[in-house]
Amino acid sequence: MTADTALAHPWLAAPGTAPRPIPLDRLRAFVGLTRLRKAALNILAHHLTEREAADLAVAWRRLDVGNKGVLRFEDLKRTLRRDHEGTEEELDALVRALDVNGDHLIDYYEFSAAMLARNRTIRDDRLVEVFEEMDADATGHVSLDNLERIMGSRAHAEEVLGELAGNDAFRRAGKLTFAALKEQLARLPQSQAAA
Ligand SMILES: [Ca+2]
Repeated sequence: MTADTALAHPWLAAPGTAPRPIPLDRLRAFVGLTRLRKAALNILAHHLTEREAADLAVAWRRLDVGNKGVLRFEDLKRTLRRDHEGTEEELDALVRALDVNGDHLIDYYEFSAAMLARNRTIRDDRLVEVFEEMDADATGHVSLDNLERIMGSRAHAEEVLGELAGNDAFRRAGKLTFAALKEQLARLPQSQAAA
């Protein structure tokens, strides 16, 4: 499934019908992803078509009842508890995993990124968007400083570099180039796919 077909999922493509519960399987899939993939999906969530964004906005408005633009962990857990079974520990882990920038709030893009978690592949043109956004200073590679800006902390940025240990392009270049990003993200390894 690509980022484009993901949003044609019946959960989202049901205009005029009652809102459906937030699909827990997508949140679970998101939790299992690497930090780099979570960040990439977050960037892709900023580049959706108007139609895709409109569908997600319907789901978001149902969550963001106070229209604050962000959800506290507890707000999201309350909604999930209403629609799903699951231990408190699991719900807690799910909502914390969504918080990619580490500010203890879930914003619309963080939520949308999780809804994209089932995508097995990310197309080249979308990877270019991800890379250009990560390489904010346009040096041709994604530096630790670039990652820190996205992840909200040095520790999380360093974790991303740790995830690249087995990446051939990263090892050759010694930095996170587009080739390394593509090697890391173009396909979802089985090890990250949710059960
Ligand atoms: Ca956040």
